Amino acid sequence: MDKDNTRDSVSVQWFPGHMKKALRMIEDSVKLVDIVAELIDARIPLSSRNPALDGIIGSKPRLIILNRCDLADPAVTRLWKESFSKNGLLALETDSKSGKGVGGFSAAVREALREKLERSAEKGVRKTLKCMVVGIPNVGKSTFINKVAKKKAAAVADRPGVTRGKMWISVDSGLDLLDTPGVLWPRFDDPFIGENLAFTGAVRDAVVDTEALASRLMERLGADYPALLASRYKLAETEGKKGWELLQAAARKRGFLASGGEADTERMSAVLLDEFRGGVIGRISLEKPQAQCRAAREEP
Ligand SMILES: Nc1nc2c(ncn2[C@@H]2O[C@H](COP(=O)(O)OP(=O)(O)O)[C@@H](O)[C@H]2O)c(=O)[nH]1
Ligand SMILES: [Mg+2]
Repeated sequence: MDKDNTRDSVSVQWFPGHMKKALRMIEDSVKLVDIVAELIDARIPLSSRNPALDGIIGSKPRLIILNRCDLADPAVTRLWKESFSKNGLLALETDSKSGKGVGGFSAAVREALREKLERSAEKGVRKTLKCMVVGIPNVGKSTFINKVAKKKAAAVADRPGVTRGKMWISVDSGLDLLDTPGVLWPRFDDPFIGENLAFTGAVRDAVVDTEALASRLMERLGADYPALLASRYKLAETEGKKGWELLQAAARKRGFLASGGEADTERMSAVLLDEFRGGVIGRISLEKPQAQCRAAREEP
């Protein structure tokens, strides 16, 4: 890395055609369900949401799923749950990979729709609730749906008249899940969001400069999680260091040297991003609820 190491963000792209198609799919499906489960990445709850969803689902009830909670800082995830709750949104923590937290999904849907269920019960109707899952690419939608359905997804039914060809997975006797997740496009209007998406692997590395990205990640970790960073890469000093310097120091500690003896930051960049995404450095959250988050962004 040479000329670009002073950049303070990375840029990524998305294609308008994909957005339109994805939007239409969600608009069509939302009419068929009682509730929308919005999957977000617990490490980046702001960057992994798309505010356009509000306009699409309107007043339809919503449940927030803070997925990948196994990789996020538990204390920060707790703050997020409180923050959503203050805004009238029920949030559930899940690790869809292991299935942790997924067992609470059905109960959370019922809790979010309690008034509706009570009204049905008063009329003597036993309602089967219908839910669709939405989220940005790679946030874990398919993994989540498979875990919720316990893979016995054979219980798919095409219900004529109501669902017109849509496939449903029966979660339990009172809850059906639309088996096609709605894909939301991520937001790239803000470079801060773009880089959060890139750090977590929500956008492919091919579209970003890996060393610039790793350098920025080092900087963020050095500021927010210095102890974890120092411990993982055996760094004596992290304070006041630029991301680029931290990357070089880590490369040297690992013995990643190029032919001339200088630090092989290209190799170190790939390792850092891999280890961050795999949770090897520790449980790390890159976004905190509003106040703290804005303060972090205003720093030079
Ligand atoms: N660590 C962790 N990995 C997850 C979790 N949920 C999904 N993944 C992984 O994230 C990747 C993308 O998941 P996928 O379900 O295909 O995402 P989709 O594009 O939203 O359908 C896969 O490698 C999953 O194993 C989670 O809660 N924790
Ligand atoms: Mg999928």
